[in-house]
Amino acid sequence: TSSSVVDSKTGASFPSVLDDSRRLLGIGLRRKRVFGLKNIDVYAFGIYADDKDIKELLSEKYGKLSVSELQDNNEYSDDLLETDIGMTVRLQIVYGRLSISSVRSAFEESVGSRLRKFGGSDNQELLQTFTSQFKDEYKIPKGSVIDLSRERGYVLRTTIDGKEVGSIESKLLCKSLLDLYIGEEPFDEQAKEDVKLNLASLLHK
Ligand code: DAO
Ligand code: DAO
Ligand code: DAO
Repeated sequence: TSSSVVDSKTGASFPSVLDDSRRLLGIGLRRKRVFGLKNIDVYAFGIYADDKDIKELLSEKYGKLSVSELQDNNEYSDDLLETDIGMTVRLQIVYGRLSISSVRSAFEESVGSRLRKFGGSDNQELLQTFTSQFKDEYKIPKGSVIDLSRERGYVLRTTIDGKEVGSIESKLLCKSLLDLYIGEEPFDEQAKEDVKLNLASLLHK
């Protein structure tokens, strides 16, 4: 039997471990302001990272620092974005009326701004490659589970309710997507802090 963590605001439940070795490091909420007036809760998310990859790829550099030193260390969250560590962000849809076209435009806004931040302006094609995966016939009702996984070799793999919808190899896209959750201006600041703290304690296990 395996444990899980339940988000008290939305009731979304996240298993503590995914795919045997990816550990839950933090959970949070993606909200969006619509029509300039109200915020809607769009999805709850859980951030996972591969236990073995973390030890293998980060312990040499950071293993000697204490948990509190790590928390204050910004280079270390940058390394999490950049290094080829297996990670998954699991989204659980909360908003009941999501259309594929609104997903596409939200994505172009959020991920698009990060692609420009990290990669300059010439990324329209990459963005199109990714959003062309979002076929109009997909349905993502409340309760749908979307996994965005960074696999070895900087491959971003997307599944909806366990069904693969596409894979794209791009270090820039992986970094831009993860930046939404653990970068400088994350969707949910508390989730990012939890990730840093839990990661630091994993390094010390
Ligand atoms: O390793 O089994 C584990 C559990 C790690 C759980 C970390 C989750 C942190 C979630 C914070 C929730 C705050 C509402
Ligand atoms: O048009 O009713 C509306 C508001 C929809 C807001 C959609 C936000 C989409 C956020 C991205 C979801 C990714 C799964
Ligand atoms: O919240 O702005 C955001 C970014 C969310 C990334 C969503 C990716 C959704 C991919 C699957 C959609 C399939 C219709």
